[in-house]
Amino acid sequence: MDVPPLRSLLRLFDRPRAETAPADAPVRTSEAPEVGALLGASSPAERAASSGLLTVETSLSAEIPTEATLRVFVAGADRPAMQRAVRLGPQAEQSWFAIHGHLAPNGPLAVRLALVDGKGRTLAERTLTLQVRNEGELAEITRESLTRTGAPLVVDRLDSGLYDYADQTLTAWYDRTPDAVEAHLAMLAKTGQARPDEIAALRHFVDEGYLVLPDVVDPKHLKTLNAALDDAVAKKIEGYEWGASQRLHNLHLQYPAIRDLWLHPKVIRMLRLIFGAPGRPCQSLTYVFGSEQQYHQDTIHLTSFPQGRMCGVWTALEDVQPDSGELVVFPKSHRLPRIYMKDAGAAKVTDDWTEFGDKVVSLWTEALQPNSRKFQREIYRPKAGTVLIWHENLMHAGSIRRDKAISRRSIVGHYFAEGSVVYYDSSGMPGVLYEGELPA
Ligand SMILES: O=C(O)CCC(=O)C(=O)O
Ligand SMILES: [Fe+2]
Repeated sequence: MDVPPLRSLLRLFDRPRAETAPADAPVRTSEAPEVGALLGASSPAERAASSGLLTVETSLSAEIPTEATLRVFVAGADRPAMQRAVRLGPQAEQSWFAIHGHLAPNGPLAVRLALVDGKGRTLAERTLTLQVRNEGELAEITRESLTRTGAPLVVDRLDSGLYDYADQTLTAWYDRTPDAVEAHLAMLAKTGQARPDEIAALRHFVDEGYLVLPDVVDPKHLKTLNAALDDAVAKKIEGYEWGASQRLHNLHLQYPAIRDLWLHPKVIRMLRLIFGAPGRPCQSLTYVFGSEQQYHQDTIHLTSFPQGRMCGVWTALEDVQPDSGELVVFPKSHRLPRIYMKDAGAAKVTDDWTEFGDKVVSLWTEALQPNSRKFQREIYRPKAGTVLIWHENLMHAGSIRRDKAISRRSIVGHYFAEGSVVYYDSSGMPGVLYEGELPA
């Protein structure tokens, strides 16, 4: 099996910092000034009405080291929805918590943070106003499930154990029985929502775990995209050295051509047909050369509740050449059981991927049985401008770069269905979604 050993494992939970402003200037109150406590907090949901989890980033410190409690009060409640002990010191400690916005009404939501000392005195406090927006059928069934199972309003660690993944009523249409799938496709055709070529692509997605859309990106756009890559390479963005497999994060924030691809109307349209809800990107990853990433399912890194509401979107910026370290997919492997950290008995990853490798990668290897060729390994060599969309649970990999001189210019985005809960199970972090305008 020509996959490299455990290296370049996904770090997909890298947060797109550039989109999140730093915590606002800290405030202090005069009530107990002697320790000089500072409380900074900010959230992207202060600036844009947001679906799913609302992340609040905090920055806590005190001039004099102090034991304290951080309390979080939501919507004017006088009992904290969450509290945790914190040790304050001169060095600001960065942390976060997240709110299940589904459990709050749409519209403005007041979130008050208070730092309290052992004597119950408030050392510092701050109130944020977040904008909640969870609309549509998926948001509704997600809300019902979270309510039914008593999901906590505020969380500081995300895990599959928080959600009712056993509830079959939440299964996406493309993960249902063949009869249910055919009925759904027939409905899409009959109501004129999808063209015959789109129906065929959707059927391929259901059966094989991915679909391919040729000629999505026109030659002029491809030119500006490649110019953006050339510019990023010339500027050595993220320390990039020519020839490296390294991926560049979130270049759509710097290059309009990449942003236009990220929100390409044809991609957004297809995602809407898949999800039955708008598909929102969470990040972009740009490759100049092949990734050489070992086989994996994205599900554990880019996780949705309900299940199956994530897709990877892979765009070729040049004709992919043999030996360049092509993308490899394992058709039908999306029907393998989903693997979460809890099931693998793995602790959340911060920096060290050793345990993840021992526990999760070994389960993937067992599931694929690479030596027995249980699943065919399909090498993907598209023309420039072709887009491939994979099911969250499809096994895929970047193959070995046999010829290190050949580039493999490509951009990947991961997209979630609006209305779902989005998190990164491998790290326990909340997800970040683009909450701006989508093309019609
Ligand atoms: O492009 C590749 O080689 C793999 C990318 C990938 O696995 C991902 O972005 O999820
Ligand atoms: Fe992946």
